[in-house]
Amino acid sequence: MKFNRKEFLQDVERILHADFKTDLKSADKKELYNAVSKAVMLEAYPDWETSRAADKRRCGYFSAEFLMGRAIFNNLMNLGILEEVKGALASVGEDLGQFEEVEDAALGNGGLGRLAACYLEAAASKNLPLDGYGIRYRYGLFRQVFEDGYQKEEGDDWLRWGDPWSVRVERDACIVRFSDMDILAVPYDMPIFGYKNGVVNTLRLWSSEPVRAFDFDLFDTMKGDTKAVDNFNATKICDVLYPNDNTMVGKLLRLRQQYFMVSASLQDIVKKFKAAGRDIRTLPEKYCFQLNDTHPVLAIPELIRILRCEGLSFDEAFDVARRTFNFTNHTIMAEALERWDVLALSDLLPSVYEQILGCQERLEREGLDRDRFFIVRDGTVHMANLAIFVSSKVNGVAEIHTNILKTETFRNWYERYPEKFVNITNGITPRRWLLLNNPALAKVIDSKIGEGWHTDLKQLADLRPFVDEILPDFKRIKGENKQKLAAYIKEREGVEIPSHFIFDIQIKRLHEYKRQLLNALSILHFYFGVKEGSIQNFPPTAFIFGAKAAPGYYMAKAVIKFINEIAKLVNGDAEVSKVMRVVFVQDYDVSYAEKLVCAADASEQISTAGMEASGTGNMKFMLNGTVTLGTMDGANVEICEEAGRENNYIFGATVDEVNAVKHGYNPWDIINRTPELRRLLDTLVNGTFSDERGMLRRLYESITGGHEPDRYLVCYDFADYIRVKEELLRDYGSDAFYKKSLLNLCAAGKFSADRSVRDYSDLIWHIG
Ligand code: 26Q
Repeated sequence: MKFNRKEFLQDVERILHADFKTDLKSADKKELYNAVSKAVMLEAYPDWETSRAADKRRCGYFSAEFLMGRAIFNNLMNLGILEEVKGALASVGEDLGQFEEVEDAALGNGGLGRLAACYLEAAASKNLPLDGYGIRYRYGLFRQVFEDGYQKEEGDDWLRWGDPWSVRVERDACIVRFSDMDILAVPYDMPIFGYKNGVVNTLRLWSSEPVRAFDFDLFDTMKGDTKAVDNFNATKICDVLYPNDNTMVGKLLRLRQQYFMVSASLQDIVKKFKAAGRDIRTLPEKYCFQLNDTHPVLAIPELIRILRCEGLSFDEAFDVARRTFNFTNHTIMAEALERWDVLALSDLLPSVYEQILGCQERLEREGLDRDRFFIVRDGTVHMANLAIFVSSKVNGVAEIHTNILKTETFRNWYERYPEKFVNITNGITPRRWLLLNNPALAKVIDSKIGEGWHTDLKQLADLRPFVDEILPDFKRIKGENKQKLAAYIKEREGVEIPSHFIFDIQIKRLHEYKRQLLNALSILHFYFGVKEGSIQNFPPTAFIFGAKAAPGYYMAKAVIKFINEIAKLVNGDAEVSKVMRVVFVQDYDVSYAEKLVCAADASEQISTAGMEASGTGNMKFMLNGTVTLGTMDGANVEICEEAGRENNYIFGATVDEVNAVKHGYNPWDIINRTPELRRLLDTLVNGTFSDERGMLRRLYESITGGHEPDRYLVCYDFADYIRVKEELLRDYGSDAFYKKSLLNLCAAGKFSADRSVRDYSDLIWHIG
């Protein structure tokens, strides 16, 4: 984008005056942020219009979550005006950096939502016509604070900062009908800027409002037969993001959210398609839709319903739907697979449920065995089965994950439709996750291999011949990033971390299968070892955690409490704290992640093998030159393939081993012959830590008792984890270690979201 400092500052002044009755001299941070953003938006409009109007086949990415993070820096960078805007603001005495205080748009929980954000950015950067469709939650993912080591949740009022990067599009409002009320859906469009290529795609987020019967146009479409409007409840639908990650909650409001977003999106798309004079039967020629897990799967029966209203027979409508939809699965955890009660669904959405039944009938007519293939059974609707049956393509998100889908989770479907199943390994955008968060390192790379890697990440391989040469720069920059992170942690958490310590980092949602508990036990093991002298010359290490626990997930919250207690013990110990620190940062989010991944020496990716579909944090660390301490799970497997297993620290049971030991597994066999482990577990119940709520005791029981003790094989993997973790910590500091780290960076090319969206386009979307 071309940039004229004088005109830009004039625009800013004008907007400040028009919107806030103020000027550059007296504007506060929020006003300035809004004016600067809006001035940029004005400039970007023509390109947005051009990109929209292009008569290309498009893909709609349907997702209940888009974890966008902070927009301003990324947008300025992609528009190629980051330095220019910084300079313009500096010329009037303002620091662009002040906008680091602007709240993240946290309209997602974790991996799945952040993946959607990375894909939108990558598609725009690759000139692929991909648009996002989702929900404009009034409150995003809760803010986390610790009180006495316990997690507490607060509301995420992200709109407090205004929303200058969205445009409300009143003329595209439509009505979504539930059996008990009609709701007005109003879209807010966010521009998605491609990296320095002039492409602008759209993220359309729907907001619910009461139907205003006095609105003439809408009144017309309602033809007067609107249901009693519950004006009070209407807005509630989009009030808040459900804070669950990899667990299903069967709440009716969640179902309303899902239907609300897909109905509004499809109505909008179909309406415009018809207005362009096209035959609705040709929809699949112009559009395809990617279903981001099962959360938007009601789009399938909703499209069929709409098409039947347009006069198509069920089979005609079904065939259009089957040619239009594709489905991504992100999890094999049974508790995350969405199922809805037939009574609830049929009561809330009778005509949608009718189409679901139609799909079940069609399945039977196609001769599929009712015992092995079902959408509706025993009073439950199985959303994944509906998605697989009606989609053209079904994909997993890493090789190992797709293989598990084929051989276990959806084996029956794979046997019947082998050609439907494809793998698309996840990727991350190198713009946010290296260029933006680690500019110093990016510059060094530029100086050796040019800037081609910004949009063709495979070129990082060309850096290999320079690894020795740039090692000193790499060390220096890592050190600087660690210093900055330490200062930030000191300010936010009040914990001091010497920056010469090893930074060992585990950041991701809190879940038992991700095994933060295993990490915690290892820290306690090192603590006792150092304290009692059985471990000599322990390499000074800071163990850093960041994670939110779903508010209703008891065990996850217990793990947070446990780690905070360990932190208190370790950091409060005058002797041990010379070589160990532990900190659980509060309110971990995308912006915090940007600071953490560029400052890490070790990336903890320690899920029980077979349980992490892919992971994407692992890729972010790798791209910033960090070794992985991990299991052979998810994308870790491919990281080892690309970077060499010898350049990472791999431990623990493999998927085959997990499957072999799971039956008849008794952790006591291990605990009894490992006194050290027993001692660590005992701290959960023997008064080492304060546990006035009995949380730690319950944690103890989850490992040692119940009908499935130690479900996630913490005890099984403990010894090997300690062995490999010690090896890593001992290796740290040598040139060989930094070389391993850098070789990971050089091998990160495969994990670009650019490659992922290209794969989606080639194998599934065919959009360019
Ligand atoms: C479902 C029903 C009701 C309420 C909530 C949910 C729900 C919400 C979010 C279920 C699952 C999720 C999120 C899943 C998720 O983030 N999965 C992660 O996806 C990443 C991107 O593919 C992978 O890298 C991770 O391995 C996977 O855990």
